[in-house]
Amino acid sequence: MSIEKVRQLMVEGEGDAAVAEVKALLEQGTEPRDIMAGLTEEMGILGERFENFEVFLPDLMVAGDAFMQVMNDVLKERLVGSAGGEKPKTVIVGTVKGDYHDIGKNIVSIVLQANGFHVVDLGSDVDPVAYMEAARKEKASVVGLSALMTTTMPGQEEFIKLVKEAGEQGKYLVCIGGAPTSSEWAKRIGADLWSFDAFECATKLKDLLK
Ligand code: B12
Repeated sequence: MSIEKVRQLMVEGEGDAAVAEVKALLEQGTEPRDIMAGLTEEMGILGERFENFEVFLPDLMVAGDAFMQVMNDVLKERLVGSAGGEKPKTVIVGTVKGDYHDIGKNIVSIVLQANGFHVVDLGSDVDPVAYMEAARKEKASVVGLSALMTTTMPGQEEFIKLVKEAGEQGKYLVCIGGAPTSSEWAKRIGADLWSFDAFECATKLKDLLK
């Protein structure tokens, strides 16, 4: 029984077996966060193997499905925290236009909910205008934009430009993330916050919105 074994089962797309393994690990006292970090790292390795033509799109898909099964079936309910406050603050999340990667964004959504935020998930391939309309409608405190490809990262910048043009800067925090993004990129495009992962994002948001 090990995180290594869960990683292997995820890569093989063995969702049921991975769930059973994770349950056993949790009973032993393994932290959900460590399991998620292991699976995220394994997905990165799979991405490199994909780039080197060692694995192909269907391999990424089955592993992604197994990852989400582990998240939804076992880890989600273990991640309960608290925003430490009165009325829950609303966070809009979505993956930017042209980008269908949604596993990281789903994790951000789950972890933020587990931390007491009200999350409105717009899904993937989200137009910049749709984020803005949702933020207005929901009176959001935060808009979180995920981008997983260098080719779609400009969608985050496009949204921030749109917010400025509409004179809505400062009405809500703009938070960005996704594997190819960085704090430098966030600074360059004028985002309020960048986070390495969902947990860091929840901690920083709780701090900023105190
Ligand atoms: C799984 C996967 C897929 C799956 C996606 C399934 C799904 N439902 O999401 C499928 C098979 C569909 C897929 C398709 C494609 N993919 Co793909 N994919 C991946 C892979 C291997 C893993 C991504 C993942 O889920 N990681 C696990 C999650 C948990 O990590 P994460 O997303 O990074 O999220 C964490 C943090 O980044 C952060 N975070 C994420 N979002 C946000 C948002 C906010 C607000 C915050 C604060 C934090 C945050 O928190 C999360 C963890 O806590 C990556 C490799 C990689 N290194 O990322 C390639 C990768 C992203 N894909 C790539 C490519 C090229 C493609 C395709 C174009 C392939 C093709 N020829 O069709 C298509 C694109 C389709 C499209 N238009 O979107 C390239 C992108 C290269 C580039 N240009 O930058 C990568 C990097 C692989 C590679 N090395 O070549 N892919």
